Amino acid sequence: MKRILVTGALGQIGSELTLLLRERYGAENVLATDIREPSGKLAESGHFEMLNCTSQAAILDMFKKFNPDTVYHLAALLSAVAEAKPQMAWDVGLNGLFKVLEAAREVNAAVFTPSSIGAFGPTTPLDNTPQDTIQRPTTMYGVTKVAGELLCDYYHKRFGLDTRGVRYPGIISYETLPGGGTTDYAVDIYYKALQDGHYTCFLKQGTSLDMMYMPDALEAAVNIMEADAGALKHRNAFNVTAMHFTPEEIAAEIRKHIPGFSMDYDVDPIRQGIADSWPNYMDDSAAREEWGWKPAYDLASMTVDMLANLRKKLNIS
Ligand code: NAD
Ligand code: AKB
Repeated sequence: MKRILVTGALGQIGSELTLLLRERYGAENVLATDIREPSGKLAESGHFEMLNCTSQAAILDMFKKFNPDTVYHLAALLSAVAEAKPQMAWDVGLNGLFKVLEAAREVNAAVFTPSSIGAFGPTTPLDNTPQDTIQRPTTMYGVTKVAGELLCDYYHKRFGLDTRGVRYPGIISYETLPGGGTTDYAVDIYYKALQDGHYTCFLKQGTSLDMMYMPDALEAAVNIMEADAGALKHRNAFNVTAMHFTPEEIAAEIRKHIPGFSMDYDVDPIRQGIADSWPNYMDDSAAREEWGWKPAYDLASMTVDMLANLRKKLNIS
């Protein structure tokens, strides 16, 4: 029987992952935590506690009370917010992870920690980025992600803790808005296409980035934690991707469904600089070989599903 604790459960990923985990493992076995009050489905579907991941005492206390065997540690600041608040990004992203790992050691819980394409940098090979390669990121987000990958590897090697993780690309979804990242444009564009028929993109034409639709991101999180530990050679920080595209390519896909849709550009130099330092597309063969990673959605099928669900959500016929 799984007993699961989720940190950062109200964010873009946590708000959907928590519901899936409750469906799969039973609502009473999944505790959602965050620093904000929950509402809607997440509040109604199970137990919630306030938990600030920068407090070692609070984490340890909560872990001892709930006694999880698995922790999905999602609390972090995304790349653009992290550049605006680097000290806080370090504190939540890295000190928070350290404290979660220490508490997990006390109760012997497995820990899932998402890394990101942000763990790469401008000196990484940007095309077909290998699983094991140069990682010299130039953002605070990236610094915390590389250090976090290493910390998780260390806790496994040194203490035998069952740490696992993936390097997520930009995640696209319609339930909860993204929390301030560089890939957020690929969510915003669907809302604006339906609401205004026009989108002003903050990344420039030709900026290729890896992306993934939320259902695949959730399957990745669950499947890697369910995988046979003996088959994992990398454990933490598996490259995973489902598609890669540029702003003009996603706009062209949307135009197949909304023919009048138009896009122009007002480039944000901070987020453009971050995007330019990230891979154009990654090689995720290690995840495919070691634990059977296989995404279901590509750009075309994701666009059909996003538009249908957003039409319902926004009440647009
Ligand atoms: P998000 O910003 O949407 O949510 C993060 C949540 O953490 C928020 O609900 C926030 O309230 C909470 N939080 C912030 N500070 C906290 C603290 N001190 N203690 C406890 N909770 C705190 O992020 P997300 O998109 O859901 O991302 C989850 C994880 O996945 C992060 O590690 C992120 O870096 C990683 N990731 C996300 C994406 C993506 O596109 N969404 C891509 C790659 C990696
Ligand atoms: C961001 O843009 O910061 C995130 C990520 C790819 O890590 N979506």
